Amino acid sequence: MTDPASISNPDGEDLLFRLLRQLDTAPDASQRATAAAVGISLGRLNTLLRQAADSGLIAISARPGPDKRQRFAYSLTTRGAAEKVRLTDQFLARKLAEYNALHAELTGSASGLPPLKHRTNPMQSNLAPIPELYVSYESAQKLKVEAADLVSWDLTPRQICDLELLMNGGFNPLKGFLTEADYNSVVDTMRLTDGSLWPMPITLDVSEDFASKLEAGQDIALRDQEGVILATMTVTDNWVPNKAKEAEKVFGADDDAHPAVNYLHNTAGKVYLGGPVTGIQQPVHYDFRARRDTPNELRAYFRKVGWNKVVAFQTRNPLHRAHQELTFRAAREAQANLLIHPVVGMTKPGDVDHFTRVRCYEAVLDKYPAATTSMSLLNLAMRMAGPREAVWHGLIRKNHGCTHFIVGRDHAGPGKNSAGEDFYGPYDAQDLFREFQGEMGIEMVDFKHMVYVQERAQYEPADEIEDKDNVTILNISGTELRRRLAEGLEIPEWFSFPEVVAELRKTKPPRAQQGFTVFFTGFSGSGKSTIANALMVKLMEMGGRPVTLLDGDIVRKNLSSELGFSKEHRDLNIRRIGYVASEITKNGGIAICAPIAPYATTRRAVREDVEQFGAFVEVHVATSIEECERRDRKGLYKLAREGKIKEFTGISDPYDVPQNAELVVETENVDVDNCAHQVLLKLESMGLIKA
Ligand code: PPS
Repeated sequence: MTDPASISNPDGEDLLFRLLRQLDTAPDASQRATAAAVGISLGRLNTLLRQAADSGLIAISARPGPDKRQRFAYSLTTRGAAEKVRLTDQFLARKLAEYNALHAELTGSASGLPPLKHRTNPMQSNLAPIPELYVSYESAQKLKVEAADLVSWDLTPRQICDLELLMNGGFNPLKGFLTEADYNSVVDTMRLTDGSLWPMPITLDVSEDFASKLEAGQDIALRDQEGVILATMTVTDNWVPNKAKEAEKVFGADDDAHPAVNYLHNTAGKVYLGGPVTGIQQPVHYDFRARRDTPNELRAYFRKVGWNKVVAFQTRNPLHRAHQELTFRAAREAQANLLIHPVVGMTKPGDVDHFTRVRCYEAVLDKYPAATTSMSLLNLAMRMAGPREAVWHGLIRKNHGCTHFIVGRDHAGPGKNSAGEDFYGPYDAQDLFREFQGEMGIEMVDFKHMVYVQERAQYEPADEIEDKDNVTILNISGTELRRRLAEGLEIPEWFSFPEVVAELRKTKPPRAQQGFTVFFTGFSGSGKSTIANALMVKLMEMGGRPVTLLDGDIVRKNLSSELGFSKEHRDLNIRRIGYVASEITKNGGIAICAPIAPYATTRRAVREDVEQFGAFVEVHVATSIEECERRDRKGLYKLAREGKIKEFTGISDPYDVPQNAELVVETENVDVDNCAHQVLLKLESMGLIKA
C-alpha cells in the first residue's frame, strides 16, 4: 500500500484535491482530459491514480469498449468521497484566509476581517457558501450501490436530525459524529480538540451488540427508518461513555427529570461511535417542504435579497403577542432583518406539535413587514440544555447566515428538576453566550422577560418598567395557557392573536371533547371486566365519542392470541393494548382497558404513550387476592394452587400495587353500578365529561 504521506504533503494534498474533484465531477472523461483539467502530464496522472487507488481513495475498474485510451474507469470510494469533503473544506479555509489577508492589505486593517459591525463587503463570511458533507450527485449514486455491502445502522429520529445538520453544514465545523477525544473535550471544555468552540456532544449512540461487530476503520451505512441510505461513516472510534459525567457536565445534573438526561440513560444506546460522515442525500421531509432551508439555501437567499444583517429568533412554541414585540424590538436594536427560525425536529416532550405550530406561525407571518422578515424551519433535535444550548443555537444560526441571535429569559430551559427547582438560572444562558460571542461570529440580542402593561396597552421588558407599582402588569404563563385551552376558557386578545388561538383550539379542543383512556388494573377475578362493561354502557348512553373496550380476556383471544404469561409476553400484551389505546385517544375516542397489567414499569410506559394525546386515568380495582380466590369464578385459582397453571398473578407471579392511580375502587362491599359511577365522577372532576 502507498504511504499516504507521499500525497498528504501540502502540494500533494492540493493535487489530490484537484484529482478527486475532477474524477467526482467528470468520471467518464478520458485520461487526457482529466490530466488537462488537473493541470499535469499523463505520466504524472497515472502515478497519482495508482497512489490514490493504493490508498483506497479511488476504485479502478475495466471499461468495455474499443477505445484503448479509455480502458479503465475511475470512481471515488466511500473513503475517497470523505477525503474530498475534507480537502474541499481545507481549500475553502485557505481561500478565506487569503481573502482576509487581501482585505487587510486593501483596508490597512492589520487584524484580518474588520469587526462584524463595520463589515460592509458584499461577500461577508456569513453570506459566503459554507462547507457541506455531501458528495456530488454522481458519486452519491455510486455510493448507494457500494453501500449495499456495508453493515447498516438504522438511525433513530434524533440521529436523523443530527445527521441532517451535520451533512448540510448546520453543525459546521463538525465533519462527522464526535470521536472519543473530541467528545471528552466537548464534555469537559466545550471545545473540540482543535480548540474550536462546540458545546454539545453530537454522538452516534448504538447498542452494545451492534458496536461489538465493528472493526476499527470500518465503513458503515447510515439509513433512515425506512431503510433509505442517507450517508456512510468511517467508524474510527467505538467506546462506552461515562453518561453520568456527560449529564453533570453538559446538562448540569445527573437527574432524569431533565429530558435529555432521561434520553441519555433510558433511550440512547450504551456505546458511542465516532468518525467522519460522507453525505449521500438529505432526509426526506414531506411536510412544509417549501419552508425548510439548508444553511447554504438561506445564505443564498440573504445574498439575493441583500440582507447583510439578520437577527434569528429561535422558538419551539407558538408565537404570541409578547414574542412579536420581542422580535420587533430585536430587529430594531440590531438594525437587522428578522429570521423566524422555529425548531421542527424534536423539542421538549409535551410541546405543541410542529404541524400546529407551523400553521400558527403562518397565521402571524403577515403581521410582520414582508420585506424585512422571513421564516424558515429548522430540523434540529433540541436537548433543552439551557446555557450550553444557547451557545449551540448561536453557532447553528451563524452557520445559517445570521449575524445576530435573540436570547431571552430561560433560553431552552428544561423545567424543574426532581427537587422541584429550576435546572438553570433565568439568565444563565445569556451570561454564557456573552462570554463566548466574541469568538462565535454572531452577536447576542438579549431580552428580559416581556410583560403586558395594561395602562399603556403594550408589551415591555419587565426590568425596564420604572413605574411598576403604579401600573397593571399582566402575564399568562405556559401552564396557565394550557389550562385555559384544556378547559375551553377565554384567552384574551392582549395575550395572543385570534388566528393562533383558533389553531391551538383545533388541535387541543377542551378536555370534554378530547379522547382519553381509562385503564383498569387488578387481580384476575377482581371485577375489572364487569366494571369496565358497566362504564362502557354508561359512556355510550351519554354519547358524543366512540367507546372501545379492550378487555383482558378479549384481547388475549384476538390481538395477543399467541402470547402466554411470561414477563416478556405480559409486557408485550400490555404494550399492544397501550398502543391501540393511544391511537383511539389520539383520534378523539374513549378506550377502556381491563387487563391485569401486573408490572408498574409497563403501566408507566403505557401512560406515557397515551398522555401524548390525551388523559390516562388509571383505576386500581383493589379487590384483595383472598377475595378473588374465594370468588374463583373461572376455577383458575384452584388450578394455580395445584400448580397446574404456572406464573399465576398473586399466587406464583408478582403484582405491583399501583402507587399513583387516579382512582382506587373497592368491590368487596360495593356493587358494580356504584363502582362504575365512581369512575364517571372521577372523569367529570377531570373535565373529561360534562356534568
Ligand atoms: S396480563 O398479565 O395483564 O397480560 O394478563 P391478562 O391478559 O389481563 O390476563 C387475561 C386472563 O388470563 C387468565 N389467566 C391468567 N391470569 C394471570 N396469570 C396467569 N398465569 C393466567 N393464565 C390465564 C386470567 O383469567 C385473566 O383474566 P381476568 O379477566 O383478569 O380474570
